[in-house]
Formats: sequence, C-alpha cells, structure tokens
Amino acid sequence: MQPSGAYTINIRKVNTKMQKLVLVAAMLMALGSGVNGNDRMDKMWGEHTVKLRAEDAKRGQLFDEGNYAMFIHWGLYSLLANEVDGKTYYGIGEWIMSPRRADIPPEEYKKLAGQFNPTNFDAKAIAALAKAAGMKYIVITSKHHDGFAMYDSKANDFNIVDATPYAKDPMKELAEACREQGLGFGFYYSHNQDWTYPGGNAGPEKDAKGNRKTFDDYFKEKCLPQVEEITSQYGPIELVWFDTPGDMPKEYVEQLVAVVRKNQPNALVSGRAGHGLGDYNTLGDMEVPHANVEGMWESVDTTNDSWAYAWYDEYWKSPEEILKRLIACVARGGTYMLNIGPRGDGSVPERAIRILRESGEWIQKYPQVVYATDASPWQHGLPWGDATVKDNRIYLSVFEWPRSGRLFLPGLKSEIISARMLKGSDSKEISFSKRRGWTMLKLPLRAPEKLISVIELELDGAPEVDPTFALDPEIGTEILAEFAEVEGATKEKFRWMEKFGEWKSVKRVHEWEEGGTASFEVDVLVPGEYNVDLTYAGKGRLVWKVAVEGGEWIQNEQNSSHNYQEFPIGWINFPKPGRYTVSVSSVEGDRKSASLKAIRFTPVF
Ligand code: FHN
Repeated sequence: MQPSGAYTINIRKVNTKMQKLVLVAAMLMALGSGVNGNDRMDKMWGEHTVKLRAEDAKRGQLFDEGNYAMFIHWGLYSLLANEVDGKTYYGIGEWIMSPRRADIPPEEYKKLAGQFNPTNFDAKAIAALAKAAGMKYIVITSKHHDGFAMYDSKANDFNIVDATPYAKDPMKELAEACREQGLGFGFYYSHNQDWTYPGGNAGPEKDAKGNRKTFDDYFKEKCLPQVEEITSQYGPIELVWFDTPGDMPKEYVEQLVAVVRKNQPNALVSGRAGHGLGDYNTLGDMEVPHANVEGMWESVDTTNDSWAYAWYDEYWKSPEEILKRLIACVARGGTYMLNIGPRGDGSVPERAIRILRESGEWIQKYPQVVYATDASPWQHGLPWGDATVKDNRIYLSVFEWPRSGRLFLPGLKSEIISARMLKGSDSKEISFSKRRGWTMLKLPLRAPEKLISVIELELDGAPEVDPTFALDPEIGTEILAEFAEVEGATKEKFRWMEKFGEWKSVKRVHEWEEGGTASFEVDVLVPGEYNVDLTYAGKGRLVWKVAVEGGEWIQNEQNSSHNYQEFPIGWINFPKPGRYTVSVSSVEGDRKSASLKAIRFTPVF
C-alpha cells in the first residue's frame, strides 16, 4: 500500500474577505427589513447556502466553505464485497485483487466485468442523499487501482460501457444528478497504480503478446487519455482526486495537472497528485486532526470501516459520531469528505443512508456551525465539545451535556455581547458569568438537541482566546500527548492499520530516557483533588510518575497492552486556582515499549 500521509500543497486558503463583506451586507439588509432575529439568521444563512451551490461557486469555494463532501468508492471490486471463493478478506474492499489480499490474477479479475450489472444504481437518489446529508459535492472513483473505468472510456475498453452487460455510463447520470441538486461533482482517479494495465504501477510487466511494457507506455496509452476524458466529458468538475502517487516521476504528474487546468480551469487538484503539484493537502486516511492545521486541507473518512462495499462491514459511525468528526475537521480549519461504498448492484447500504440523513437533518438546522466558518481560536477541542467561528460569533457545539447545567468555557478573552442557546432557528438568551478568565454559562438541565446542542456567543469583535488547556471542573479534561512539551523522550506521529487499509494514528511520546518528561501546562479553576489516568501502550507492567511542578508527585504501576488503553495512576492535588505544569515520566518496566497517548484529569470532589 502506498503511504497516504502528508503531501505538500501549493496554494493557501481562499481569501474569504469578499464573502464576509457580502454576508455583512446581507445582514444589514435584513436588519433594515424589520424581520426578527431568527428570520434574519435564516435569511442570512439561507442566502449563504444558495451561494454555495456548485454553479455559483468560485474556484475552490465548495471545498473551502462547503466543508463537507461525499466520497464514493464503487467499482468491480464492489461485486466481490471482500469475499473470494468462499473466503472473506477483512479490510478495505477495493484492494481485493491485490497480492496482499485475494491475489487475483489480472486476467481473472477482468472477467468479473461480465457479471457487473448494477441495475440498482440510482444516480438521482445518491445525489439527493448527498444533498440531504448536507454535503456540497460528490467525488467518485472513475478508476481505482484495479484499472477498471466506471465510465465510458474510449481510451481503454476495460470499462463499464464496453465490458459489462450494464453497458451504460453511470457517471453521466451522476454528474447530471449532482447538477440538478446544485452539488459539485468530481472524480477520483488512480494515476500511478493500475493493476491490470501493463506498465501501470503494480500492474503486469508484459502485455498479452509478451512484450515488456513500461510506466511510460501505460501513462501515454491509458492514464493521460483517460484523465483527458474525465475532465472533458462530464461538464464542470469541482475537483480531480488523484491518489497514491508513490514514486511517480514529476514530469508525469505535471502533464496530468496541465490537462486538468486546460479542461477544467475551475477544478482543484488533490494534493495526492504528488510532488506538491496539487491545490490542497489530504491528511492520512481516516485521520481527524486534534490540533488546528494551517492551509487548505481535507480529511477523508469512512462511514463504516472499508471504503468499498464489504459484505460483513456493519460497524457504522453513528450520526452523532459523524457530526463530531465533521465539526472537529471544520473546527481544526479543514474539510471533511465522508465515503459511502455502494454494493455491486449499485444500491447504497440502508444503514449508510440512515446515518447520513439523520446527521444531515442536524446540519440543515445548524448550517452556521459547518459552512463558511473559521477554525476554533482554542486550536484544539474543548473538554465537552468544540468551537467554530463566524466573524464575531462563536458556535459552541456541546457533545457532552453538563449535568449541573453549568458549562465552563476556559480562556475566552473577548467580551460577550450575548449568549444564546439555539434550537434550530429558535434561540433563547442564556446567562453567563466570568471568573479568573473562565466563562460559566448557565444552561438548561436537559440538552435541547438529541444529537449535539449549539450555543451562540456574540462577541464585541473577532474572538480572542488563551488556548491553554484547562481542567474542566465538572467533567475533567483529557490532553493528548501531542500537546506535551517533551524532553528526554521522542514525540512522533505513529500510524498503523487496524484491519488491512483501516488506518489509525496517534502522536505518541516514547523512547523515554532516564528522567525524560512530557509536560503539560494546565489552568485550574477549582482547586482540589483530581484523578489522573494515562492512556498508553507498552509491554508488561509499567511504572509512571506524574508530578506537579513545585507540588505533589505520584507514582504507580499498572499493566499495559499492545494497543492504547487508559489506566488510573492516582489522585493529585492542585492546592489553589491558577497555572500548573504537570509532567509525566516512564520510570520502571520495559521503558522502550512505553508509549504515551494522553493524560486525563477528573475532578474527585
Ligand atoms: O489505496 C487507496 C485506498 O484504496 C483508498 O482509495 C484511499 C482513500 O483515501 N486511498 C488509498 C490509500 O490511501
């Protein structure tokens, strides 16, 4: 598998100043028309949503402001659904023919096309689903690594029109359906890997006549002409999503990008085109970042575990989980593209439909949280939720409702003009007070929303915040090791596959030297006893020390496991309100294996 991590970008975020001016003008017009506050909001957001329709959007605007898109992995592999000759392969389904999975020889795999007849594919229903889900464009696999074109390709007959009984171009229908729904449309194209065309990366070395083929042959005979096709036969395209560039030489990527620019001057090119020639950065598969990320970037994620349909794959993200991941991406400054994997007959799994619709209903109620927002000034999540910003308004999305009815917001320096609890387009003023740099908001005892409730803070200007991590007096606070200052240990990103192709990642602190520390600065509002838990992986029993600078330290032994688990270490006291530095050290046991992921403080009294 090719690495899917960091790829460089060559343009920065679109300057949204102009759009801000348009919004302010819209707001002033609404004020002048004598409508009430909620109607004003509706009107403003309604107009804004219309502006985000594909046909009105400027280059990159759907990406930059739409913030939410549908990814679709659909191809011949969907027919196999990760089962070959009665054996199930657990992992990402689109890799089924690879030698690392069922190892299907290219000529065998190509025969599958004779059975591919996706008569239940309903382009209109998929576009309507994306729309109902609150997504702003769709990106679908025109050709994945298996080399099968899911569109009418004249350049190569291993395609859905020439090689299958279906004999129609579903991409024409989908492009059209997207346009009807006001959505953008884009293609995924595997430019480097082609496992069935001779010369393609990881493809056969020789053609049917036994002639040796090079990457250059593949590129000229198939890749370049197909990219010409997908960028010229489907109307305006929002973006072209190249993937897994591997060590593809730069001159080839330059040619592909030139074709996109020529045929689709308004389209973005994904960073995974390679060589920094794309327009934006895609994080590692399934990665939702924890700290704000600069520039123009996206996370790509799955609704269940596999990108392509897999018969057994019923571990779905709940609507709440989807919303949390979406809001986290937007709050970190990025865009979220969430995948569905239709079956081989073209139908979309019912559970995927249900979760997308339900999360979409929430987004239709709270568009201001998701669209055209800026990243959180805290630069990381908050103990109970997250924050997105629109001009001088902060939207607090509360994932964990405080049982006491008091929500503690740390570090907000700006003056609050009003605080409102939203309930769709209704809202109610709530009271708040300030103490030691913290804002305490008085909330109703019951959350107004089943999924995620939203508070709007109107400020006297752009938000100013002290982003120091703070110990929430009610639910406590988890701080990831990625936010630690490290000495005498190493902090690094670590990625692994849980199932084949199902990526997980962590920023861990490991390789501890004697006396090495991971230190966290914390702000304490309510002094007293806090229980400390550490999340770590390792081998055997490990002893950890947790010390408050100038104060108490505790030490304890707990077991460990090869995957990250949370273990209690003990209680620690913060004698008075204020700032503390807390350090963690690995002191005994197999220190080489000790890998710290997070520290959690939970108030005891
Ligand atoms: O190998 C592909 C994989 O099958 C899938 O398409 C993902 C989606 O981001 N991209 C590659 C791995 O990063």
